[in-house]
Amino acid sequence: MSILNELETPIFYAEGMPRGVTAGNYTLAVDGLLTDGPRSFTFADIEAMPLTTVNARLTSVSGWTVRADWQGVRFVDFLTHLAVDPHASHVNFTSFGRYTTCVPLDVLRYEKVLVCYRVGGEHLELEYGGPVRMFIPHLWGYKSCKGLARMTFTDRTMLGFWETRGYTDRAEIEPGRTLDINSGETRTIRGGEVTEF
Ligand SMILES: Nc1nc2c(c(=O)[nH]1)N[C@H]1C(S)=C(S)[C@@H](COP(=O)(O)O)O[C@H]1N2
Ligand SMILES: [Mo]
Repeated sequence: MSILNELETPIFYAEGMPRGVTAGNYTLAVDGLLTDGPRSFTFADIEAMPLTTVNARLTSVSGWTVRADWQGVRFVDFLTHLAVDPHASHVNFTSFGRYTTCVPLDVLRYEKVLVCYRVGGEHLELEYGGPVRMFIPHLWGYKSCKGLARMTFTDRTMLGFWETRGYTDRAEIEPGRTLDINSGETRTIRGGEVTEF
């Protein structure tokens, strides 16, 4: 059982949990502005890339934050496997259930951004976005697409599921109060990535 599960971290899957996706049948489609055409990666392909552990927080605009050892492939390392067209400025992420959210490429180059498939040494459960999800600790959680099915490289932003419902497209974490899932305490956050506790 993952630490997220043990801590009873809230499970957000606005579009419903995908059914039947396993590490064994998983494929990640990568398309859009690539100079060598669309690509696809199996779970084994992703597992064969260098593994990085990032101790950081996932922070939801809905008022909670959780610290864990997130594990996977650094987004910048994943990029080395792709021939990205120089006109690409954004990546649009799509889940198996068609949740979407889009992030600028320069924002994704932050060293703590992961194509994530483990947490605290355990596999990432379907509930928490497994087999593979994005982990982007310096933006509100709605940018960390779970059940990642597709990455599309584009030259503009595309408003996603929550962004068309009023959440900001920049998703910069704002100052306020948040429930720390790890300690059960409500804490003040100053804005930006939550590193203060
Ligand atoms: N596919 C998908 N990814 C998603 C969401 C969702 O509804 N569907 N919710 C987002 C939001 S708002 C947050 S805060 C985090 C929560 O991650 P968790 O459900 O694993 O705790 O997932 C994000 N990724
Ligand atoms: Mo969220």
